[in-house]
Amino acid sequence: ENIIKKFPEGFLWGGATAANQFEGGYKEGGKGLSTSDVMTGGTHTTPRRITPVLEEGTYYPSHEAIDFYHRYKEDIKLFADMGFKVFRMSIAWTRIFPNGDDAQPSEEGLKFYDDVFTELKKYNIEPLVTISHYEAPYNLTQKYNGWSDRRVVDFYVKYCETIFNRYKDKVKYWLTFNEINCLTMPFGTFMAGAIMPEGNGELSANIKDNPQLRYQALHHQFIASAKAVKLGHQINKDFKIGCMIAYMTSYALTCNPEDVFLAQQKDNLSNFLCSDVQVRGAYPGFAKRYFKENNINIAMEEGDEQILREGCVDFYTFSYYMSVCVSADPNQEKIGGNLSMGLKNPYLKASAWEWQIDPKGLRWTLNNIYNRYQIPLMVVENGLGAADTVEADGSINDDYRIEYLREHIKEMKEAVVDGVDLMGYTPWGCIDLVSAGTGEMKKRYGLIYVDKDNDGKGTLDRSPKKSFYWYKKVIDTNGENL
Ligand code: P53
Repeated sequence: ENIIKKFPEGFLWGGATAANQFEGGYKEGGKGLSTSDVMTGGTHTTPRRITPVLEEGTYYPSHEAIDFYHRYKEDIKLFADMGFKVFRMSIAWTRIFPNGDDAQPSEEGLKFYDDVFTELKKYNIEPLVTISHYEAPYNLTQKYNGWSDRRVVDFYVKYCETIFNRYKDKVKYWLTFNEINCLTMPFGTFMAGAIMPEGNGELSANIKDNPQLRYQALHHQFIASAKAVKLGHQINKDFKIGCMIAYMTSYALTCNPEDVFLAQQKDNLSNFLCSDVQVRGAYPGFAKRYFKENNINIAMEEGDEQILREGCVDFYTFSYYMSVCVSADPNQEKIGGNLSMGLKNPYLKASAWEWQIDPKGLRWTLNNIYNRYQIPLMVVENGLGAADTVEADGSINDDYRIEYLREHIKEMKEAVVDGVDLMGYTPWGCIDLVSAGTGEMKKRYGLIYVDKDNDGKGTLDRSPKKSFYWYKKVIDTNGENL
């Protein structure tokens, strides 16, 4: 019998961004300095640096980024032209509370997002708002060492209360923390935790690590997330509040049971630890064991367990770019780059930034997550970071990007037929923006080209790539015409 393969009616097609990588206007409208504003540019092989004091003459990609701050009307119009149903963006905490611990929010900051949401509404585009996407007020790093300090929970909850109340009739979908599980990895120390790393102040796989501090910070984010979920539902019972996980799909390199077990361990510790807490409301046994065996002591306050139980998310979202291999043998070949994340897979090709391309892995991942939780899922980041060429006539023929997205969408469709409850799809960097990992502009994900280079030069003009017209057709046919 023929199986009908279709996306559900009302599937949320769109694109994803984050304030620190595309807004710019880093000092405008009373905005305070954020952790992303003190990160320099880098490359695939040169790590970004964290500079406690802004250096004269050093390039900081977030400061101007792609200037959505001034061009949001033009950009939203382009998203509408593609037929977006949803737009994932983040609010810069420092536009609302410039120092994080201010008594009052900034009206100018609040007004900016009012304007953005109004513009989206004009085209019936639903905002999906990440409350904290890899940035926190830098003042919180300086005064409290970021999320390692419990007091930051209250600042975050106050920030949530402010934006929930302000936008309760404009925003329905919220994500508490972007890729919260990055705090289980050393490079998340500063990017996700706003904690000053010890040692060389680099954003790299070789950062000097302090697991005790990282996991304590993660606990504080769990508490903050749970409190935000509970509060959000009190403010508007129709809010849908989700978690967001950087899903690092990890295969065993061989069928040696040691490798197979290690792959499962990694899936548990890197991917499922955080969502078990956020979806089910309690730390899983394997986390407690890991903490014990690694001398990590999480300081918990009385009532924390109840807070976690009462703050379970409504839906599960994740980023998916690649898969990696794991092996019990320490001599296997690692993937290169400043954020090296696993071993090479001999069956897969990789991007120029060595991210292994694995569409089938997305179907595996969707099933793997859904098997565990049975709550609605959404792919809120996916895409190919690649260098694009602008032809003499101004066109950008990014067939490689179309190919990447098409193959991943096909596998999502298969997963829907497998029974996965999938709400939507927002490919990353639907408009070219600054790379989080490297700080480059050259690593482009966009369906819309932005004229700007790695040194910050360019007109910032926008132009649709070939993939723009392709994606418009995909949305128009609800994923039938790929
Ligand atoms: P870039 C590492 C692994 C998986 C996702 O990444 C990651 C990272 C950090 O680099 O981050 C997410 O720009 C993140 C976005 C980021 C995107 O993936 O390094 O949520 O902010 O831009 C792509 O190519």
